[in-house]
Amino acid sequence: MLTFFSEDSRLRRARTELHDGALVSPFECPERIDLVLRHIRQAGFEVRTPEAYGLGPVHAVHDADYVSFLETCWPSWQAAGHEGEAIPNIWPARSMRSDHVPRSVSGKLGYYALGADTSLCEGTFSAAMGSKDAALGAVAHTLHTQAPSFALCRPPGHHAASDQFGGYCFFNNAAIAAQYALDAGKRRVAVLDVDFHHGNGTQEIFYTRNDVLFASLHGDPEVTFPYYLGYADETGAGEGQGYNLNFPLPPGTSVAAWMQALEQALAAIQAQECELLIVSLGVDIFEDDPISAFTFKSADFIALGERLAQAGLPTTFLMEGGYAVEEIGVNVVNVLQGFER
Ligand code: SP5
Ligand code: ZN
Repeated sequence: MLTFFSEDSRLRRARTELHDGALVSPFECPERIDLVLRHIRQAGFEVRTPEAYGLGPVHAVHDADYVSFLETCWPSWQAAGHEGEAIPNIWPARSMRSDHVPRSVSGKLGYYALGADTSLCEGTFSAAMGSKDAALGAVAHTLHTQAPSFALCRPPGHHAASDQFGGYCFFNNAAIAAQYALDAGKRRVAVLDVDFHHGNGTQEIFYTRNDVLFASLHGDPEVTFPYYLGYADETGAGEGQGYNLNFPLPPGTSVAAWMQALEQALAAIQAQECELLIVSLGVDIFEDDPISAFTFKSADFIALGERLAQAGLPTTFLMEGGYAVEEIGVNVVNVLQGFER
């Protein structure tokens, strides 16, 4: 399967992640790229560098002030003389004002962050630009040829909301690609999110719209990041009512039960006459993923790819999560090869 990847994705190399109360080396590290690329090349897939699409497609789904913040945060943080990476330590929590963006970079950080798991550092903005370019290159290819494509996006995107970053995500690559497809003439696009974590950002961006159907299978937010979104009763609002589908599943969910939820998601995608399928492909549903709790074995990813192909839609796969386990490359390629069988 034709793969899109930007070398700029390597430019983010954060040193710190606040995890379980300690600053650790981030799970979402640039080494993930080579773990996947090695298996992509072994499978004989062509790897293409995407063109630079600029900020136009980013502004189509993200707030302009948020985008400027991402671009200027690191220089401002450094100019303020801080030692560590940019991590928020205060938010516009319920008891305070949420309608004001403070002048200080520390205040802006809390305003534009949804968590403290994701440090901002040198190269983050450039890597996010490369990541969304890969997504756009892949979806443009699928739109032109009807052929499936894969974007090795890094950093991932599905936690990024219209004006918030977090969960290792800055630009919402799936939302950017879906909007690009709509702007190119598609009437309705499905985003199917199979990452272990709920795609809160994609949900937020399209929640009141019916031109994007968002369906997500994920760890139950009662006990799993991102905790504050991803429940089954979130079904869309206004014109978007019925176009948001969440399948929260308990930790340890069997592959069979997971595949049953997938059947329901795919049935909705068929019923709503979607013209393109974008798959937010997180392989952190793997049994040995270090921060997740589903039970996929490597062979199960082949069956996932086969089932997705049966939907019969032009399809673009975008890399989301999957962490530092030797198997993320095999697992990604298994989905893509299962799809092409
Ligand atoms: C794209 C993506 O997969 N982002 C995930 C971000 C999750 N960040 C917070 C991780 C918290 C994990 N806590 C589980 C501890 C297991 N010991
Ligand atoms: Zn994830």
